[in-house]
Amino acid sequence: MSIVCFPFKEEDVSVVVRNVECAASHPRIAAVLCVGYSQGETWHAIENAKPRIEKASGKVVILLLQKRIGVALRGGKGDGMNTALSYFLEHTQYPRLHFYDADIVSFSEKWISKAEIQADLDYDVIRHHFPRSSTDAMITWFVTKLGFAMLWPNTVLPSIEQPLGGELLVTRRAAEVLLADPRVCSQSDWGIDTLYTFVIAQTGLRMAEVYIPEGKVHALYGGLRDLRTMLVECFSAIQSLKNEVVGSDAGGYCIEFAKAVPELVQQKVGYDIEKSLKLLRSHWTPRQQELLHQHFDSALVKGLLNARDWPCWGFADEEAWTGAYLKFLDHFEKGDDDWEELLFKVWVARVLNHTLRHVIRGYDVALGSLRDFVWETRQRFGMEL
Ligand code: GDX
Repeated sequence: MSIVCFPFKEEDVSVVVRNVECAASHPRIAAVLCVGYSQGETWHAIENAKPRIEKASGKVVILLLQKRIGVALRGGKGDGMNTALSYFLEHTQYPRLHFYDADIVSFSEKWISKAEIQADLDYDVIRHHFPRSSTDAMITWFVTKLGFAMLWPNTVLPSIEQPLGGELLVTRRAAEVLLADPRVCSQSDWGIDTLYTFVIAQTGLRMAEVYIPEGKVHALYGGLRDLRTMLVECFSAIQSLKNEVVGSDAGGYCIEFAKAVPELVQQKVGYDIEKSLKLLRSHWTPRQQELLHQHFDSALVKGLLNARDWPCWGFADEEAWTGAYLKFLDHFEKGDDDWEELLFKVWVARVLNHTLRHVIRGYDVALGSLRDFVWETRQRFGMEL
């Protein structure tokens, strides 16, 4: 029987406890491992609920503080997930480990069952994919999927529907491969999902994506600034891999077809547009302007500098983003606040451009534009290889 891990920081405690309860009651699950960032309110809520859940389910609930496994980067979700991998490898009675974000309101037994059944077909890794709003997953689309399409166009990487999803199952074999990789162990921050996905593809593990039609309902973002750290860490993870080689003969990959997208998901706006419009005007420094002039295309520079005075986004189309992305791959310096702010601003402009050019024309047009962008980028960069 398998083990489920919920990495957690501070979340709505009733949602977390309900999810732990739900996982513990699943017939395929023997234990639930909760890996906390710290011993805060969420930790204590799980600790209090533990005896009741264990008694009702007859399963074990384990509470663990995350270890500092990667030392060079910020200690974050990566350390949490790697702490769980390491626990799993030491406790050989469980053949499979599931990961789920602790804050998923729509979490149910089905998430576990679908992954378990697919794993029975001898896959090493099962990922979950689900319908998302056309303004959600803006890091996934513009940073991860696009980066994969530019750098490894002829591999499975750009085909993976949700490469940053925190919901996945790994077998013992996959966990061994992941934890033996020093790049994975050192990725202690938000870049961990990129690293897991990349290493799974590079090492040819067999991977499937199963579909959850209800979608992932979870805590929402405010303005795009809430995503700045995640953006920087996910981009930097791609940048750290840019010289890596991935074979085109993946170990095997299949994906369950998506279904009609629920109205609620289609209508959801993933971030606060009005708040985000102001982001292009703030936190400018003279050095950011110098870096812009030094490295970037003149149309992008002009557009971004105009946006200091009045919100504008027309300049940040797909081509401009691709050009800027290549420059960031070459020159971006993580930890340098001006570089981080420039990456953030150009990405904000791209997200606004997508929202106000495509999303306003309806869900299908918006999703189509994202898919076309990745597909055409694959073709273009595949041709140049
Ligand atoms: N142990 C631990 N340590 N848990 C953490 C930490 C940390 O430093 N930071 C966050 N978590 C937990 C958090 O409590 C939640 O259970 C889960 O990790 C996800 O965090 P959340 O803040 O809800 O992330 P968000 O913004 O929803 O992003 C998630 O979904 C993205 C996606 O699907 O696109 C997260 O799993 C991303 O890694 C993923 O890319």
